[in-house]
Amino acid sequence: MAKHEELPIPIYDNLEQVYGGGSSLEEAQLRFEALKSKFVEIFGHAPQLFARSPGRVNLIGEHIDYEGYSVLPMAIRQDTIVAIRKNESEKVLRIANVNDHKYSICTYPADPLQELDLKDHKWGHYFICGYKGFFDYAKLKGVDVGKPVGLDVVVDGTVPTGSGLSSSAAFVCSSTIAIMAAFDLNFPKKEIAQVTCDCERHIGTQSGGMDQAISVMAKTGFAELIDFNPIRATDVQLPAGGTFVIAHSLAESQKAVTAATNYNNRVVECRLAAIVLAIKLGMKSSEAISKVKTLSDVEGLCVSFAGTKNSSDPVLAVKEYLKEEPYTAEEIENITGEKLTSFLNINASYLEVIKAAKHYKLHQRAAHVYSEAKRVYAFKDAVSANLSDEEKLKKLGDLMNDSHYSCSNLYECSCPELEELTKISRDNGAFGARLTGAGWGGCAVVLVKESIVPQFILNLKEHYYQPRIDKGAIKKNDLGLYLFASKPSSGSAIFKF
Ligand code: NG1
Ligand code: MG
Repeated sequence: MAKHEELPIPIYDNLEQVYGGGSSLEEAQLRFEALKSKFVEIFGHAPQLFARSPGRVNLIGEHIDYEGYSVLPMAIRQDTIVAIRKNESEKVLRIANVNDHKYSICTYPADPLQELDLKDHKWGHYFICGYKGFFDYAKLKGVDVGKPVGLDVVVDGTVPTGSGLSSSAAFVCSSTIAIMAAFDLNFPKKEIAQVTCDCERHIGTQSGGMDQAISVMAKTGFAELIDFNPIRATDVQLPAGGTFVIAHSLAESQKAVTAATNYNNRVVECRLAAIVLAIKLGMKSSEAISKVKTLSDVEGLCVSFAGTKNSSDPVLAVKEYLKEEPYTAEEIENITGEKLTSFLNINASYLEVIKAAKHYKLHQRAAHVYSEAKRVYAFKDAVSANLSDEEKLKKLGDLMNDSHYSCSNLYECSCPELEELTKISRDNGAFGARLTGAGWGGCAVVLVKESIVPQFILNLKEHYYQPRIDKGAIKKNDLGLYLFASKPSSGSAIFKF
C-alpha cells in the first residue's frame, strides 16, 4: 500500500469523511450551503468544486522548522474552504469572502508572473501565493495547463487570524489545491506540502514548512512528527486522559506586517549564528557563507567538536563559541570577512531585516533552536515510553513548559499577554502550557487532564477573559472562538458534489 504522504489529496462527494457526524456535520452542511449560495449570488453560477485545509496547533518544536528540525503539530477542526470555478470569459481572478464586511472582494490579473505588492498587504494576496505556486509547479512537472484563465473564488475561513493557528497556511493550501483541482490536477501530498510552503514565501515571510505539511497531511486522531528534507509525517498517538486546550491571548500577531523585526529577524539571526558557529568550528569563511543555511547544517561539526568533550550536544558548542552579548553587524563582518549586505543579498526580506536590526543575539537564538529540537524527540519518546498515561502526560507538560521558557527567554517571541495566560494555566492545574506558532501574540496551547477540562475552562474564563470582556475587548458570546478544547483532525480534501 502506498504511504499516506505518497497519496494524492482525497476527493469526496460527501462531507461525512471529513466532518464526521452529529452537530459538526450539520454545521459543515450549513457552511457549504451558505458558501455555495454566496458564490451564486456574486458570480451568477455555482462553483465547480471546493477544497478545504485545516489550521493547526503546534504542540512542540517552535521556530525550528526553518532550521531544518522536526516539529510536532496536529491539525485542528477549524479550516478554510475555497469554492472555485474557472471563468474562461474573464481574464481576472475575483476573490470574494463570505465575511464580506471584513474582507472585501479582491481582483487580480490572471497572470501567474505578477508581483505581489507587499507594501500594500491585502487578504487576497494569500490566494495569489497559491496561484503563482501552482503555475511554477505545473511548469516544473512539465504539465501543460494552457493559457491562464479567469477564476471565480469565494473563501470561508474559521481559523482565527493572527493567532498562531496558521490561518495563513489553511488559506494558501486550500487555494493551491482548489486551483489544481479546477485544472483537473492532483499530486502526492508530500509534493503539495512542499509546493504550498514555497507558495507562502511569496507573502514575504521566510517560513519553514510545518504549517503546510500538517495541513495537507494530517490524519484524524493523530498528531504528526514532521521531518523536513524530504518532508515526511509520522503518526503520534497522544496518551489517553489528556486534552489540548487552545486559548487565545487576544493579542493579535500580524506576522506579514512585522516580519522584518520579528519572524524574518529570527530567521536571519539563526543563519548568522550558523555561519559564525561553522567558522569557529573550523570551516573556511567562504565555504560557511556559501554552504551553511541553517543551524542543522552545522550540527555535524558541533558533534565532532563535542566528541572531544565526551558529549554530542550542540548546545555545548554554542556555549563555547558564541558570546552571550549581542553581536553588532561589524563584529559579525569581522568574523565572516564579508559585508552582511553582500552575503544576505539573497532576498529582499533579509535586507529589510538588516536595515531594521540594531544587533544580533546569536547565542540565545542558537541555544533555543538546538534545545527545542531535542525537546521534540523527548516528547515523541515520552509518548511511546513504558510509563502510565498520567506519567506520560506529566512529562509532556514539563517539556511544553520548558519549550515556553525557551521561546520566552532565549527566542524572545512571547508577549505579556501570553506570559499571563500560560501562568494562569499552570496555576490552574495544567500539565504544561506554552505559546504556539510564531508568538508575539496569538494562542497558547495547554495540556490539561481530560476530567478537569470543564472546570479549567471556567477558571481561565474567570481569571483571563472576564476582565477583558468587561473592558469590551471581546464579546461574551464569542468566547468559544478564543477558548476551546481540540482533538487532532484531518487534513486537506477536495469536494465535488
Ligand atoms: P504561524 O505564526 O502559526 O503562521 C509560523 C511559521 C511556521 C513556524 C512557526 C514557528 C508561517 C507560515 N509559519 O507559524 O513555519 O516557523 O511560525 O514555529 O510563517
Ligand atoms: Mg501563518
